Amino acid sequence: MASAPTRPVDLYPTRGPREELIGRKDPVVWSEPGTPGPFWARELDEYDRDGFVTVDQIVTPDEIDELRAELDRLVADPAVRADERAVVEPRSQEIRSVFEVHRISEVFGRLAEDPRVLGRARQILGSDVYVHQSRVNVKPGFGASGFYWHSDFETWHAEDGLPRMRTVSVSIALTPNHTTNGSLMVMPGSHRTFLGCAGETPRDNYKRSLRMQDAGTPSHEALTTFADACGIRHFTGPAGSATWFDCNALHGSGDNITPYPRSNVFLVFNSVENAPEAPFAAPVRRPSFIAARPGERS
Ligand SMILES: O=C(O)CCC(=O)C(=O)O
Ligand SMILES: [Fe+2]
Repeated sequence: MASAPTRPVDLYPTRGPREELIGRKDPVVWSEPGTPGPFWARELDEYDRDGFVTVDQIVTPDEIDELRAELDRLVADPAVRADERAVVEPRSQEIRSVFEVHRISEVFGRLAEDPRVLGRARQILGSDVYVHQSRVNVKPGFGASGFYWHSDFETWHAEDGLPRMRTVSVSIALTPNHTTNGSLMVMPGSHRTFLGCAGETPRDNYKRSLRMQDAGTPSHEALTTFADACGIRHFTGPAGSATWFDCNALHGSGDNITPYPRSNVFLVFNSVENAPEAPFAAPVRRPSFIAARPGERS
């Protein structure tokens, strides 16, 4: 008799009737100590402890010039603006994000395969990896809105079906990231506790949540508890610097009302051993330009 497919155990329940704190059940650094790669052992220790680590210059100034020119080209291209991969700022109508940049742009595609990037992702995840999501967040000056506090894993688990915390993001600065122009903030150590959020996921949640978050948003009480316990680190750095951060680190960023754009490319690597299942807490999975299925070309 054919048996019904069994659902994997949900280690990180979320979007239920109330908020819940759950201790992390997965390693942070998955490779064996001493596994060779671009990260020093000391950097991996820091990543393990804090849930993030910065690299002062992951790409050279010449490479930044090329990436910036490519970003300018993408943002000016009417076909990109008309594409579902582009998210537009509600007020100014400027481009806020472009998803799947590693597929629609050869220049960003090469970056995602660069050994300086890929080697570090493999070292953290202890396996081969693929890009689960990529995006540039353009954050132009004079009013680009921020990203409210969240754990990426909460969404990737609930809506994209990633079962384990075996996913890492790198944010590479394409423009200088100042304290003033909406740079990233992370709560160190927050990656050790999963915050299951309250509330159900609406059917087309992703369309709204890319502009403004709602489902999967932590309460003020929970954020205060985390911030009191962990503190808040604010990342600044020149173009070419990079921040690697764990999928469950609580992070966010403020609006950018300065004249200076804060444009960063985010590449999200998932372990090939952590392939997506059906969403854990959403009626439908998000489109593949937001959440790739390994081995499938969109
Ligand atoms: O661009 C930012 O400041 C944060 C973006 C972010 O957290 C995300 O894309 O998930
Ligand atoms: Fe995020």
